[in-house]
Amino acid sequence: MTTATANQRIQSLRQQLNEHNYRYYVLDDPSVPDAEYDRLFRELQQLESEHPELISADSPTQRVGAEPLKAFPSVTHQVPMLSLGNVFDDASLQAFVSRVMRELDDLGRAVDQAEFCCEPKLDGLAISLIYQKGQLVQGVTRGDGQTGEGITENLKTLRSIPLRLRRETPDQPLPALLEVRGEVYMPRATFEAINERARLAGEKTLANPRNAAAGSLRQLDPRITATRPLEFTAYQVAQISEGFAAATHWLAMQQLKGWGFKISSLLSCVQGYAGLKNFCDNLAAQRDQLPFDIDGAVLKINDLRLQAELGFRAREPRWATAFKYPAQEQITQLLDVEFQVGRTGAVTPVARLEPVQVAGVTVSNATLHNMDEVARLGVRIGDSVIVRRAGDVIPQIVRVIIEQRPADAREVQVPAACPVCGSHVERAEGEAVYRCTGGLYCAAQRKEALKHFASRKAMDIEGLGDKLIEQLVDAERVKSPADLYRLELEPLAALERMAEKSASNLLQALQTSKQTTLARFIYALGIREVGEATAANLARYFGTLDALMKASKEELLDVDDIGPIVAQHIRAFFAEPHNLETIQDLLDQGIAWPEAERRREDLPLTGQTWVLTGSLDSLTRDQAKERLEALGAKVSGSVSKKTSRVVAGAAAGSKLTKAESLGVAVLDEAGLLQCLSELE
Ligand code: D41
Repeated sequence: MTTATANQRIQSLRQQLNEHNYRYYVLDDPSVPDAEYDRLFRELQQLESEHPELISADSPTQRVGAEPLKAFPSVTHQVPMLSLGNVFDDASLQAFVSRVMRELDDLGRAVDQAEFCCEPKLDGLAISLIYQKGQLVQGVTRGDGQTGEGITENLKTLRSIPLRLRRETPDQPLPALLEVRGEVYMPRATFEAINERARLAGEKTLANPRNAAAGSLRQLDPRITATRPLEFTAYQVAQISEGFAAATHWLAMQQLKGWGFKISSLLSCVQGYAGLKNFCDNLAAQRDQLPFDIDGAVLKINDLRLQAELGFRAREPRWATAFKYPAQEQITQLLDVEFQVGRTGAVTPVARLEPVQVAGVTVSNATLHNMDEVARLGVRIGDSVIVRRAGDVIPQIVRVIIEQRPADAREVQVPAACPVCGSHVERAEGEAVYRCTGGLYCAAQRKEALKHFASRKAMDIEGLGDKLIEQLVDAERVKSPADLYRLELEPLAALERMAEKSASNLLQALQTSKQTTLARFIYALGIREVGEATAANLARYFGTLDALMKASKEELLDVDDIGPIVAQHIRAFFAEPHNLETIQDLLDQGIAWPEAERRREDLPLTGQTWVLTGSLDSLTRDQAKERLEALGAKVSGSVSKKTSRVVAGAAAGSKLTKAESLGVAVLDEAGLLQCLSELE
């Protein structure tokens, strides 16, 4: 490829990648799957490594380029970063509005109704970004408002921070200087995922998304920051070149959106106290469902000229305030730790707490995950602890206040016997969890197994809720899933909170559930670590229950997403005579599914391994993979001697070279399409 064509492709890839980021972060309307983004990104990386003279500092590949720093430089803000006053209730909100109205009056700018622009108060870290001629040149933390730390390289790793301002048209003028301020934060889902991974690895967990974001920005090595996805939402234009200044906060935010910044999707303009109150109440009601933590609402006079005239006092703007919501973390006392037994026998510690209001809800229980977590927290019964409740996630204990530990605090001890069935409790080598060895003898495990069996994505037995299952097990009416299908109308209707009508509906639902799919049935069995997706893969691969039950470890390892541990769980499940009896019993009750159309062994590409590389025009790589797999092929990511065929699309790189050097057969896109059309 000549330098000129490489340059053209590079420009086009950068533009596509920037546009994908824009659609993803700013418009919240992704246009391509992540895999496609990654593919374009790798193609750009490859081209830039072949043509290093074409690399530019604002290329999407340069987000994580820099070497670790020794220390962050101290940077003085050109315009101080103010703090925000607070209001906590309707009366002080009312007082804020009255004060602003009076001050406007004093300035000779009396209004009937002041217009405010409102947005959520994100619970992260305030930062400032400077753009010169459209290029990001500096990113600084708020610090004390006068001086912060220069963390430009870390901030460049955030894909919601544009490295250069976006233009609608190539000749659109950009301001020579722009200073944007906003909040860097970690979305809750990212936070939960990072903690879940840390827990599995036995590592220290992060207390809350805010600490996680702060810790991540404080890394001297931007490569570490890049592994902890943070987001940036802009909330102010602090400086802008003449001729570009907007008239209102609302318009300034729309301008930033056009330049490629994420702004709050909840931004709205309202009139006077009534409008503000309405916004704050609505936002409070949505708080638990938002994908990020907020600690209030920020309310700003919309007119930027009025903002300037009102000015500030004691480092707080007179034209804005924060309406604070109840805190998501509270201190309470750990009264006791009880142990719950789950479907797989896992005996998990649950904290019983002195009831406390957390973000508007009374919390009296919190999860402790497992005994490793108890050890990491160093928590003892009687301790004062900080509990956090955010969204739908079960409340968590974040930390112990060690200074307040009472003299009689007791250590948390795992019971030697199952609290439900009295069976022996043991901990498998290398596992964090303790398990009850009672299996289905244990009523707790039986209940959970039945709940799973009946659940929507398993046998989907409508009307068979958790409470009813508990009653049925406690009354010893149901021991195994097959017993469900032997239930009769009269005894059912006699149960508490059951009527003849609901009992007969349930019997009908049980009948209906007998016609199922192999994937659902496999999932319903509740084999450890076999979730919905794995069950579907197993069903597709083996086609029949019989084939799955007889599968060797090697065959299981051939199935997508199945590793040695899951393969072992599957083998162990089908080696257990009791499980085989239960399955036979269920089949005898009439549970059935449509025969697989074609058995795996009969498929035309069974036994072949294909590799896809480069980009295809007429279908995505995922689509190609799916179609090849439907024909029985295994689609792998790397080329080896065992590879049957390599499909090389446009701009195929090292995999194609490797295939050629190993003498593996290579097809182009046309060849792939022909092959698919002949075999499908
Ligand atoms: O979301 C926020 N945390 C947020 C913070 C926001 N949406 N708007 C803010 N606006 C300001 C002013 C009114 C001074 C432009 C702020 C903050 N300040 C702020 N954050 C930390 C200190 C001040």
